[in-house]
Amino acid sequence: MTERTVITFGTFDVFHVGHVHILERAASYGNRLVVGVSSDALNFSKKQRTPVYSQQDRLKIISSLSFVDTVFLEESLDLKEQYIKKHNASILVMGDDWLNKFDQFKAICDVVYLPRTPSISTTAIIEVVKSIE
Ligand code: C2G
Repeated sequence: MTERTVITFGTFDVFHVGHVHILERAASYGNRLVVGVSSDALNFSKKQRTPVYSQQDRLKIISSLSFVDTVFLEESLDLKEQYIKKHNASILVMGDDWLNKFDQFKAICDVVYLPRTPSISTTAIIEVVKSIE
């Protein structure tokens, strides 16, 4: 069978069902799923916030999923092309909060944006937890 590797990226902090949905759907586009998990430093530079879960824990959680084959640490947003090539990915899948942001990679692989799961996010969960007395 021809190998069709899918690659996706994310922080996946405070892992929730929206993360499961996107990873499951990403996996369905091929027969091998590779996930780049944003490092703590990269997340801080993007969101000015240290993730609640450390990069080691986030890598562990993502690698334990049955539909994930390979995980690695995403150290920089500028290395996407190298990551895609290194993992021999033929399709890049991202949530549609990144719509059109990665269109330049259409030169080297398919690029698909999937709808986000509504009404759930890491930020919303953190706010709910903070509000509990
Ligand atoms: N996601 C989703 N539905 C939600 C929340 C998140 O489908 N309710 C998806 C996002 O669209 C993304 C993935 O889950 O594709 C991971 O989301 P984040 O952890 O917020 O990832 P982010 O910090 O945006 O990092 O290089 C790109 C970055 O690493 C993406």
